[in-house]
Amino acid sequence: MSEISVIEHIHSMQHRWSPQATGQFTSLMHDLVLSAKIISRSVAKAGLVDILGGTGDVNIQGEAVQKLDEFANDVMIYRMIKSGAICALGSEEAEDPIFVPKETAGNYIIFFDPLDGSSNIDVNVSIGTIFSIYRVTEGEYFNQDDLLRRGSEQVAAGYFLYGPSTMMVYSTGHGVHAFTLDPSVGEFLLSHPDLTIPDAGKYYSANLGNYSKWNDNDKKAMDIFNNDDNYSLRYVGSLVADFHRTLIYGGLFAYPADNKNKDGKLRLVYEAAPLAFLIEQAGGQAFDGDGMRILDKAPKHLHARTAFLFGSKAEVAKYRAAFK
Ligand code: AHM
Ligand code: MG
Repeated sequence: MSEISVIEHIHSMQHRWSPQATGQFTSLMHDLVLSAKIISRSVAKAGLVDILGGTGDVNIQGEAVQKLDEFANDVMIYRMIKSGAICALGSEEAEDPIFVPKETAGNYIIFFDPLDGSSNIDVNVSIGTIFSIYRVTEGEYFNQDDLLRRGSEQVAAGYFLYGPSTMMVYSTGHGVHAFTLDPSVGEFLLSHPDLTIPDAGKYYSANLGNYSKWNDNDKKAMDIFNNDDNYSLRYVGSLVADFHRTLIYGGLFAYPADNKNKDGKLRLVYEAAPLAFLIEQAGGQAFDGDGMRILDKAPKHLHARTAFLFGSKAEVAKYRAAFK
């Protein structure tokens, strides 16, 4: 059996689609993969070392910072800057982006949610790291506003899922490919080439505890699934895990806006845009609460939130039909 590591895969994709590439992107991905291996190692030992629980701080999102959140954030920032491939980065855990000094800057911008699913850290439920990569031409970015790009401009996006196995799922705009970390060799090996989402699925996913706070259209849309015996409910509460199940099995995920989170809860730049990039590459769809394609949305600021609906074409259409 031929075993392909993620870095070999990235090399071969570059050779095929961007033969002029200088290697900076591969170097960025190499350090990203290394960051995830380091985070994965700590996640796996979470109960054995003093890394469970909160730090006592509250982040920019107003949420309690977990020790693992902070650790993952530090690892990502350190490794990404060290890669020499980025000119700026933004983290869901940090208020402001970091700009790399010109002398050591590369041509890429990376945004990440270092550890998504924080509420699941202490209970050994799947969590993950989400990343989103943009390219700049030299001298193109000057300040924070120049970082506010539409998701459709991403050159790559993906996530690492720290579950029963650790996986990496990524796309550079040429399909979606998934790798599983083989701990015995310490490499992510290609396990799911050219992933596509089924056109229809039997699971739907939402925090139904928010039902009373939704507007009438979202209630009506969700009732289609609540009242149809062909659908089963699944909700992990870690976006990466809910996304991964939806990608593999098909179906629907929805986190609508509600009267508490008027713009939705999930973050456009750090969560929705990269996952929308992947789901479209896999043949699915992703919209906000007004039926706007997530990838067409221009973020007003780096921590902007959005309603987020994605999944198989059939279930997304059913949900959207309730709005007509
Ligand atoms: P986080 O990035 O701080 O972990 O928050 C995002 C998480 C997502 O993983 C998940 O989809 C959502 O928040 C769950 O929200 P809720 O607990 O309101 O259902
Ligand atoms: Mg998150």
